[in-house]
Amino acid sequence: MEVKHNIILALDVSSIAEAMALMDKISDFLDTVKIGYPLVLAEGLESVSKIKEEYGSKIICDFKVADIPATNQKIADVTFKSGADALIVHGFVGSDSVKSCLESAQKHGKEIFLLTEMSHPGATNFLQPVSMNIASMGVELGIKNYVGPSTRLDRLKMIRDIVGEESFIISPGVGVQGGNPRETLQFADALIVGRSIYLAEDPVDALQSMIDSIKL
Ligand code: OMP
Repeated sequence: MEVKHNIILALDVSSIAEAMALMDKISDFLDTVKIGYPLVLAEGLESVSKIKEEYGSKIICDFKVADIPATNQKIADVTFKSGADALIVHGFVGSDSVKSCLESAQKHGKEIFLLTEMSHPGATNFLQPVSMNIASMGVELGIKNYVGPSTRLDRLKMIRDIVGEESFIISPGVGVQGGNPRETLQFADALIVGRSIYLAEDPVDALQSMIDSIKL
């Protein structure tokens, strides 16, 4: 997946009005948007098609899918039918569950991102001990896209070493969660950025500063 300026906007607002007000300002500077539960639970899955139609953005749906294979497949099918270009899937549920999302993506000509280690402090409680195994499972399944944390660059590097240079890693956790955009891009292909942009007084300015800081 090509991502303009290597920045993906996490559109974690809770109404379509807020989402569109932000996109009206910022959509010229970005081409990829991540939509997750805050917007979809508030406004329905139509928000995905609405943002896509209105702004022509590539949409990654962040539903961190983590169910049995049969249910995962239904979630993936309905997400891809809504116009999503990609879907974020949890790996800890095991290869059969992940495979059902992968097969759905292949059927629809879309992609999945496999979530390895998460970026928040609590990821060390349970997920961290298995996150590299999740990355290895992704490689065995032939997955090309991954999510890894910008808040632990040593771990992100380990994930890169496992998935290889040809894989595409997107990385959340820059800004509010403490990760550094430029350092993260040593190991990741694109950043996922939410609050540092949508809570900024001037979101375009905040985005522009981040773009400048990663170009330096
Ligand atoms: P900010 O911290 O506001 O920039 O938002 C980060 C975005 O990335 C949010 O949409 C999170 O749900 C998401 N995210 C993480 O922060 N950490 C992860 O480990 C994984 C994700 C994700 O899958 O996108």
